[in-house]
Amino acid sequence: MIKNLSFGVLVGVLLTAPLIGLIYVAHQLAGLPFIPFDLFNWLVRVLPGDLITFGIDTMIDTMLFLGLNVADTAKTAERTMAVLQFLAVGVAISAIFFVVLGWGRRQADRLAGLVAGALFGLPMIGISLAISQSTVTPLVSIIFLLIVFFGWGLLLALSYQRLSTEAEAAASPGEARTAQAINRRQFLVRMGASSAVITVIGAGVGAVLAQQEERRLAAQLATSEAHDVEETTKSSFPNANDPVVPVPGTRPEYTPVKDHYKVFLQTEPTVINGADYVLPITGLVANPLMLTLDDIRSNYEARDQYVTLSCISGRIGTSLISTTQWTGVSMQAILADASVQENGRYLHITSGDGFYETVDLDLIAADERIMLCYAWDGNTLPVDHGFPLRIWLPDRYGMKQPKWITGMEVSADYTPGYWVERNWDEVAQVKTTSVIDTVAVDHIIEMGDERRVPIGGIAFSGARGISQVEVRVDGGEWQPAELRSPLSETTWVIWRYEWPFTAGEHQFEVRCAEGDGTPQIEEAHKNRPSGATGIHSVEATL
Ligand SMILES: Nc1nc2c(c(=O)[nH]1)N[C@H]1C(S)=C(S)[C@@H](COP(=O)(O)O)O[C@H]1N2
Ligand SMILES: [Mo]
Repeated sequence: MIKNLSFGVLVGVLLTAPLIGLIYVAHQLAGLPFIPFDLFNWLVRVLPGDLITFGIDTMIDTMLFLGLNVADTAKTAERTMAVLQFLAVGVAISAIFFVVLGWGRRQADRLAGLVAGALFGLPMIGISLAISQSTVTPLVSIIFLLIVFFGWGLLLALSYQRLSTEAEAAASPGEARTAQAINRRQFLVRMGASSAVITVIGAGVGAVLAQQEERRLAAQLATSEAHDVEETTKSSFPNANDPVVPVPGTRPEYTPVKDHYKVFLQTEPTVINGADYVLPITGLVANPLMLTLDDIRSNYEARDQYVTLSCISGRIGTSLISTTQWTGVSMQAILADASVQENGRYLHITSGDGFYETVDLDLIAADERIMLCYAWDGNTLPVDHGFPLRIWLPDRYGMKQPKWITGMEVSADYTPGYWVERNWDEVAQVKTTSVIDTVAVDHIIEMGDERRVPIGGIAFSGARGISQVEVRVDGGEWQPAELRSPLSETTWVIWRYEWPFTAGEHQFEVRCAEGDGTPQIEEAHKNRPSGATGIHSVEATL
């Protein structure tokens, strides 16, 4: 039994790894669904929200502990988990196969192999059909998947035949045993080698194809580039002449779009074809609309807004926050055209990736800045950030603001959004926060006899402005920092403070107050459910 179990696990790995390689190549070559991601995305959708949040939190804690950049590493971690999870399913089925057949001292015929292939493959095919973003005709996907999963099952049966001690006992009692043991070893060596070759080739070819695709997309983006994305201090910025300059080491005031943080449910961003895209605006409206991208760009007045976007799951000192220029049209104008009926109270927004949110029409009526956005940094909205359309709600965390919008429906009834349903804050107003980005020990300022260490960072309050930032060292008095005028009333504020140098190890802390003087919440609270609060502090040795 133990021996069969270990053979089952080993065979499971040796068969499922190349299966993943094959599916990956087919995914990159022909756009067939990559089942491990589909399985992962499906689980994220159906498992309880608390469990998912716990999972994400643990992942982020681990990355912080390992000193990794959360914004950069999160998707890689998820994709790795997705592949390992799929591998685990294959291994489990193989192990069960070996043990169950072993109990019956049975030979594994083709039928048994096909049954195992079906147990593994059919649920996967079902999940994939339900949520895959693959653009390949479902029938083609199904045929391909049936072939590879049944192939997997047949090879499993064959391996059992060659390896299982029970099958061997049943087949050849007596003296042939030693010969069998040698055969078994040879078989395993050959199987291991083929498995490794197919897996490595699969992963390698797949990775090369993926890179080519990425380069193609990047090249496309570059040719449509109106601005230089590296340029983070443009002379055209409204605060270009502000005398308060950021301390070296402070994050760029204007985030290059390629560095903008990304958060989305699925393992991969959603790709929507812009050419045949229409946005339906339906429900309780006198004049339902079907808007193409051209309609939106040419029939409504464009507006630009510098915006800082922030994720509610960020910790104190978060890296899930970025600033760029958003361009779009006022939701008020669009809804006026649709002519909302008297009983219409909420706007239900749906997205291409299964995400959804609800916006109160009173909120839209009260804030004409609320925008249906189609461009970032003067260019078409990038795929990762919601092409073709996303909404912007000032003063709210990202979780309230769908990307990849596919529909808008006016309704009389409230329904909670995707993350609200999973116990995150219903309003998700941005919590005011301030962060120390740098204690610039390499940029000491000499003023006569005095030497000062510049300290700098950001403060952000959604759309409520920042009136004051203060720094304190080693628990001393709070000292006012200088504030740079922000890019707009809806972006973060860059601050700087020059501290008289004293050698040794010190603790630096920062706090801020909103435009009307309301202090930021100093009490430490984790991100869930309403956004993290507390004082950011760093230690530095001078
Ligand atoms: N369709 C869709 N919209 C979405 C999300 C998503 O997963 N799917 N994530 C939301 C969250 S939690 C955040 S923080 C922001 C992130 O936007 P960004 O990736 O462009 O920075 O998008 C929001 N809109
Ligand atoms: Mo988020």
